[in-house]
Amino acid sequence: QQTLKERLAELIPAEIENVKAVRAEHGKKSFGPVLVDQLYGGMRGLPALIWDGSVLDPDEGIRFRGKTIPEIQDLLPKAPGGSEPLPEGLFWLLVTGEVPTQAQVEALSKDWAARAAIPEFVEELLDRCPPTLHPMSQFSLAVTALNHDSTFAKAYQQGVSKKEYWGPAFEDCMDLIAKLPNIAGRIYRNVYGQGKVPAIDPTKDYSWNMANLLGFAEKNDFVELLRLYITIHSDHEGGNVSAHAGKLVGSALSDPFLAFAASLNGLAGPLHGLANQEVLLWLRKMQSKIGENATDEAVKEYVWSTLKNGQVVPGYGHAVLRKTDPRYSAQREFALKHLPNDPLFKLVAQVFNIVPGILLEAGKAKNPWPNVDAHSGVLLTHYGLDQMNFYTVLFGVSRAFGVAAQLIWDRALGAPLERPKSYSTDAIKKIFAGK
Ligand code: AMX
Repeated sequence: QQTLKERLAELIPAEIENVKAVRAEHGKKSFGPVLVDQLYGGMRGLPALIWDGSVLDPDEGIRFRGKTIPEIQDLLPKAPGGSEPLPEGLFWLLVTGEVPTQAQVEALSKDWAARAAIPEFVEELLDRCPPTLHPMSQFSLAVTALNHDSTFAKAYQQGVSKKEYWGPAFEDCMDLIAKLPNIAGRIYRNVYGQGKVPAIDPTKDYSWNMANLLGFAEKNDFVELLRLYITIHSDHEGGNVSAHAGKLVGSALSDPFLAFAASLNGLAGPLHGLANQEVLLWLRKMQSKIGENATDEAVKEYVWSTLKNGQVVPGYGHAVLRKTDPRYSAQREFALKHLPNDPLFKLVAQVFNIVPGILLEAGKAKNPWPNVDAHSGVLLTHYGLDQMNFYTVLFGVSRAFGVAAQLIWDRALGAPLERPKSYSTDAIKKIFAGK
């Protein structure tokens, strides 16, 4: 049976030729005009990056290597007795474009378990963080420190040839993904006083081990939730802040640990990954203000008061999507199956019926529909993981899958240093003077 690295080694030469052919045929073609507004407007819609793992359609949502979320839920291998896809399989798909066999997925689980230990000094680093330091800051700190043992950085120092970059980058990416549960578990236990971090069980899958490190492995539905959660949070094409930050920093040949730490720092922003924490805070504040089982009228009033205070409704809107996020829908399906009577889920569903109409009426947001973050917190809370400051860490563990897959390909295809051109407002005025 082939390992992921062996399969990748086979695929790379053909993909190098494929990219050459695409560039020879289309390389000089224009993608349309660039508007000055796009320079000021966060580069929205600017075609600027290659990202192979997934592509986001504004109306349909994400496709991982061409496959929708329902398709991957159907196609990817499951744990024995489980019904959600194993993130191991999603990683194989992101890297190769191929659906792996059950045996290949099991081999990945074992490989990651074998790589999972973190250096003692990183454990000490985490143990010394004050519990008041946000879990995402601790996470980023620890991932940066993993660069101490980077295979890529070492190979570069030893003069590895450009053609061989992908091998050490692959090793770092595998180590990165493998070590994240131990980092996340340690942060969780330190910050919330949950005792000692248990050992990794090499006979179990990645999500089971993640759940066990957090202290939730005996809840089988929670383990299933994590399998789904990691899978759907893994990748959302290349232009979002965390994906782009990782790719950008990787383009300087910073090793995958340094590159992914940059992703985490971006994910920690409230307009991006931190929105899952913000959603729960917002729901809790709403409950304390208007009580449980509030009327639609009371919820409407609360939503309007959020907008009137100049705040965003967390979990709603998206820079690219223009419909309900299929990652939201997948989580809603999970809730309908496993926790239909949970009071907080009922509130999330009630909010779903109310917020889009208000955002449309307010007339500013281009997309009034919920995104992935509107739903994840209520699921985690249901199983007792109610420490919302920790939620973005789980998003971060998942996002490593997508960023790592692209970092491997960027090094395999010799992606150059990213360096777009910037202009001053004065320069813009001069360029267009009299035009
Ligand atoms: N509530 C209130 N106002 C909103 C809004 C929301 N949920 N979504 C967008 N708007 C406002 C914007 O703030 C902006 O106002 P402005 O003109 O006064 O600056 C206006 O509508 C136009 O924004 P847009 O073009 O529709 O969105 P964008 O591409 O600039 O930003 C996003 C996208 C996600 C940052 C924004 O919708 C938002 O702030 N949502 C709430 C936070 C959130 O859920 N983030 C998570 C996104 C998913 C993820 O990355 N994990």
